[in-house]
Order: sequence, then C-alpha cells, then structure tokens
Amino acid sequence: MAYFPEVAEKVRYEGKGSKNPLAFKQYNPDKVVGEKTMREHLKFAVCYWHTFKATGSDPFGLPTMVRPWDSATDPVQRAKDTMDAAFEFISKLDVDYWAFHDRDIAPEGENFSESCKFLHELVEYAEQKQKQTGIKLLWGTANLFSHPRYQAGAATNPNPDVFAYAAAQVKHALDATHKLGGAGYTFWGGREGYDTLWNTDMKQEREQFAHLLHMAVEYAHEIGFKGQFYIEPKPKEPTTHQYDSDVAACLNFLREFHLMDHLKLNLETNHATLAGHTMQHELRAARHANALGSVDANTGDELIGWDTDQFPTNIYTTTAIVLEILQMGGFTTGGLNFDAKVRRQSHTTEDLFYAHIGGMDAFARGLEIAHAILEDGRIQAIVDARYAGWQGKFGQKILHETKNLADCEDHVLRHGEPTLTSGRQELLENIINEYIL
Ligand code: XLS
Ligand code: NI
Ligand code: NI
Repeated sequence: MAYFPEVAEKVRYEGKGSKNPLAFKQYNPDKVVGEKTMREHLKFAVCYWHTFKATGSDPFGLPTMVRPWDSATDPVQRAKDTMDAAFEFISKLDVDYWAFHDRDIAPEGENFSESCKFLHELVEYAEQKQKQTGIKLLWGTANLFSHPRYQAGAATNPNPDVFAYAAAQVKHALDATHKLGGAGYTFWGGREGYDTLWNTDMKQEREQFAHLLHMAVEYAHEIGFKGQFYIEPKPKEPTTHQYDSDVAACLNFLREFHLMDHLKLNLETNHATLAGHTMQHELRAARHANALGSVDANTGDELIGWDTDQFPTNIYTTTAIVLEILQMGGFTTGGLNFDAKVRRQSHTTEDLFYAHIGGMDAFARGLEIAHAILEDGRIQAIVDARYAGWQGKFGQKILHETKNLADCEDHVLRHGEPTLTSGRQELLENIINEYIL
C-alpha cells in the first residue's frame, strides 16, 4: 500500500523556474559543487520522531495530523506500518539517511523485557527496509525523557534505579544502532538538568551523567560499534536548565570528565537560538575545538521562544551553516538531519514533502553560496587584513617571545595612541548579499 500517493516515484530536480510544488528548485543531487556532489556534501537525513510520529498536539490542543499508518490497533503492527510509511517517504524524497529514537520505532511494552522484544523485532524489520532501499542510518538514540519514570531525569536521576533503567535502555539502543550500521549515536539531555536548584544536587547529577557516557563508550567498544558518539546541546525545555546547555558548556563538561576523545557535538539551530547564540557561533565554537560532528537542521520562531523545530528556509542561516561545514572539510560521520516538524495546521501528508523539499532547497542554495564565498575569498581577505598586525613583527613578538606588561608599556610609550581601523560590518553584509541576491 502506498501512504504517499501524491508522489508517484521520486521527487525530482526541475530547476529554478519550475512551479511544481513537489519538485526541487535548487537541490540537484548530482550537481558537483567543488569536489563533491550536493548529495555528498549535504547528507540529508529524515528524522523519524517528528515526521512520522508527531501528532500535532500542543499544550492547548489535541492531535491534528492525518497519518494513515497510525490506525492499526496492535501496537507492533502500527509500528511496522509506520516503518513502511517512513521508508516509502524517505525513498520518494530521495534522501539517503534516517535517524530515530528506540521508542519511535517500537512501542514500550508491559515491562522492560517486552519493550526490548518489540525493539528487536522492529530493528530486524528496519534492517530489511534498509537493504531494500539503500537508505542508511545517520544516528540512533534512546528516548530517555518521555516516560514518567524519567520525570526527574535519566542518567541524572536522584534514584539509582532510574539510572540503571536508562543505562539498560542505552545498551539496547546501542545494539540497535550497531545492528543497523549507524554512523553515529546521539545523546540529547532531555531531562538531564533541573527544574529547580532547591531540590537538586548538581555536582552529583553531572557526575552521574558523565558516568553513563563512559559506560556507553565502554559498551560500544565491547560490541565493536565504531560509530561516532554525539552530545546535543540545548539550554532548557523541558527542564529549566539542561547541563549540556550550549557548545561551551558541553565542551567544558566533556573536558572535565575526560570524554573529549569519545564524543563530538550534534548541533541544532533552534537550540543555539534558545541558548542566546547564533547557530554560526555554536558551529564555530565546536569546529575550533575539533568537536563539530553533525547538525540537526531546523529553525526556531523568533517571536515564540520555544523549541518550535521548524523547517529551515532562511538562506542566510543555511549559508552560514554550510560555510562552517565546508571550513571543517565537510561531514565525515555526520549529516544534516531534519529535526523539524510541520506546523499543527499542516496536517496532510503532502505537507511533509513541502517541508522537506523547502529545507533541502534552502541548504542546496546555501551550499552554492558558501562555496562561492570561499572560492572568491574576499570576505576572508577582509578578516585577514583585520588581524594582520598579529602576523607582523610586534604581534608575533607578543605571542611567541616573553613579552611582559612592562614591554607593552614601553611599546605604548614609543608608539602612542593605536590607529583605529574600521570593522567593515556593513561592507561584509553587503558582500554576503551580493552572493545571495
Ligand atoms: C529535542 C532534541 C531531540 C534530539 C534527539 O529538542 O532536538 O529531538 O535531537 O533526542
Ligand atoms: Ni535535535
Ligand atoms: Ni530541538
């Protein structure tokens, strides 16, 4: 049965003039940009939870989504139908990767063993689907935040029984990811934080969190899972404060607990903005620490202030994101995972295509612009000129020879007031617009 009759075979590239809403206008998978095709550069992934499982409910209202794969009464059958729909959709969209949580693909059972049994069954089903379609797993993860047992966190729970439950769930989610050949495994904190410090032992909780990550690293080693581990920063929501709040906090955490060699970061645009940063800032900070791994591609609403997880359509943002990715030499294990959901009023299955097509086109255009910016080098030249003093004799001396405060004073006494130079912000913004327009 076809769940997506609106696309007969595959969404195709029709180019800029096309008025077909179910065609790509910018994303031409085989087009070579620099040394790789668009497909190879961008490595899109469809995420299971938002695209196939989100119901459209919000704190004020009931589900709105019309999802024909969600009707069977038996939960395992429903999970299989959902997986049929997922692989049909991803194939028709011509995307190469997917990402999931354990509880997205299989229902929670009566007890832990039954949940594991369901997961196992669905992993086998997914394995066949991957074989049939050639679609690969970008990363897997465990949902350690939805079930009431995790109301006070998973790894950071005050109760060690809950910690153990979470660890056991991670074990099986890692097995699942490994079996499906996942290129990575993500930890998103979820409820690893606090609602109020009045009831929280923050020191103890952070240690517990690090302990779980070390256990996961060890288990991966045991089973031979070679994928990349990621930690995904987010400052709040659902907690008031999440320990891995932004890139700087994550890097500090990984360094403090000797985990830098084992985890990179999976960065999400809406999480960056919730943390009060641009995505460009977060990517840059991670890249400089050699910790930029993968991207959850979405965007927030500037006025709402929640993690609205909207599909990215802003070319300025996609350009800035791809620039950072190109500057790190491209993705290795990572990719652009659409951790994004259609709006509550976009309840039809067609809307899922429009949303992904828009996001893919926005990133394809961002790729071309970012590539052109790097090739042209005008922006880099302005930045280089701005720092040229540090390449000069005095700058080098300050950095590399023992210069002390008194030497600096001596320099000031001899040279007087420093010459001011323009930061050229408006000029740089104009140059970016030249590429975009
Ligand atoms: C939620 C997170 C989540 C992770 C995976 O805000 O973005 O979707 O990416 O657990
Ligand atoms: Ni995410
Ligand atoms: Ni999010």
